Amino acid sequence: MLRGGHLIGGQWRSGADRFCTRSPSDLNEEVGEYPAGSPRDAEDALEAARKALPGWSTYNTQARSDLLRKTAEVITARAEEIGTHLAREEGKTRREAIAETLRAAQVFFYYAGEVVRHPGQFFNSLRDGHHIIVSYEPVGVISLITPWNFPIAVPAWKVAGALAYGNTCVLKPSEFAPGCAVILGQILTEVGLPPGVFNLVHGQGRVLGETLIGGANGVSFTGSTPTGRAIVKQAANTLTKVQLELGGKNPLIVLDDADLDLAVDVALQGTFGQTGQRCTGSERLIITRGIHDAFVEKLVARVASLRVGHALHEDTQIGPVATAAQLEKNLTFIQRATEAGAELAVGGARLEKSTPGYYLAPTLFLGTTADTPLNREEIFGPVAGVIRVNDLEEAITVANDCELALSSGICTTNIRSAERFRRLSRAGLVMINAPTAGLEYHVPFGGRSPSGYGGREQGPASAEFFTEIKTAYVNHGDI
Ligand code: UN1
Repeated sequence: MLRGGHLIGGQWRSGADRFCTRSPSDLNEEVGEYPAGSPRDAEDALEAARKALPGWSTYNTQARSDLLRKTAEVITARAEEIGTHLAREEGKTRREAIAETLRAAQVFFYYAGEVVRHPGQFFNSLRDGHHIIVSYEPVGVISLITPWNFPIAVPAWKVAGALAYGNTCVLKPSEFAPGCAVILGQILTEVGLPPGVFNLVHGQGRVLGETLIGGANGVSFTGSTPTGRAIVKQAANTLTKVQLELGGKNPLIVLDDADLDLAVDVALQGTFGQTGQRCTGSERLIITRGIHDAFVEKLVARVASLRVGHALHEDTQIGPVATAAQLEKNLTFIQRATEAGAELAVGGARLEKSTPGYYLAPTLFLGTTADTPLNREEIFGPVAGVIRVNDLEEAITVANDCELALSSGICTTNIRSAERFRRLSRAGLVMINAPTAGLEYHVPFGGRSPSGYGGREQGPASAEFFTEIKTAYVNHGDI
């Protein structure tokens, strides 16, 4: 079992009030034990980050890059061990968890390069004897609040981004899967990151959130849209810079001319990969009339054959749902869809396995409409509805008929249809003949409000949030 602490100013700190995580694959198994932080712990962590800021923001550029690269190397070397912990604590399959860990390592490699590439701008002034330098300065102390569904990748892209541009940070990982953040803290310490540059506090958002938002110069949060709204309200008091990655209700359109097998693969991967617990997952499958029956027949057969099981078993394809509350939510959506007259094609119930866990059969409803409750709100589970439409135009209307606008996808062999959808989709991400989930680390990631707020993460976009622009006039006189 992992015994984790807070990491504050380079010191590991415990606490009398502790909580345990249990494996969603086997509720008898305790995976980790962590201190439940108080606002005092959060304030101490912020204070440590403030103290470390002057040193880190002026730290030698090569040395800063080296620290991020070394972190990437250690994560890569320990990927199996970290991935195994992640799978035990969060419940995604070991294969998925190791892939996520390697993705986290790649993020650190990427930002090691970004440290060096970090640009400024030079302008000639309109005034004689002057020029102008535009530099990108660190924002300061950043609070990073991360979800349980990507316990190593999301902390990695927030922490690496914050540190690359000279900020110091306090990470508060989800209390449902904090172990990877502890391991990340151990690695950052081991490679020689100066004390206080990275700090870690555990506990519940409702206990720590106010302090973390009020006492930082910036907040980057990934989680639900309602929590995001609460963060913006509080950040308004201090005008703290905020970046939010929130919910999705992502549509996948399949047109009559699609490559059927590819479309089924894309839907299967996007909807049920990682037990559907991705903000980028496909939860609305919008299928045109001509291909509907053939698509549904193949997809239902594939879904029915998915092996749901313990996250650590080699032949498991779909791990359990991560938490009791999420399982409950999934079952409520299933019940409401059934009551609304949707046709249950496959799944729909909890599964018994040899160990007690939150196992849910991947679930697909047919005959749903844009108004079925199932298709209005984010579920965040292995549950989706199929909506039959007449043509591309109706498909686009249905796809955009939802407040959330994170990811979207279309399967078609017609380049004009693909391009029309790329232009008209409201979502921040458009995937053509590819799953709505699974973005790479070097490109901007995020959605339009209310799926995202305050700028995109990752790739070149992350510098926009993690830096402040400084415009400096230099009056050097006549030359
Ligand atoms: C992906 O689909 O590539 O919480 C990652 C989430 C997102 C990450 C999605 N922030 O699901």
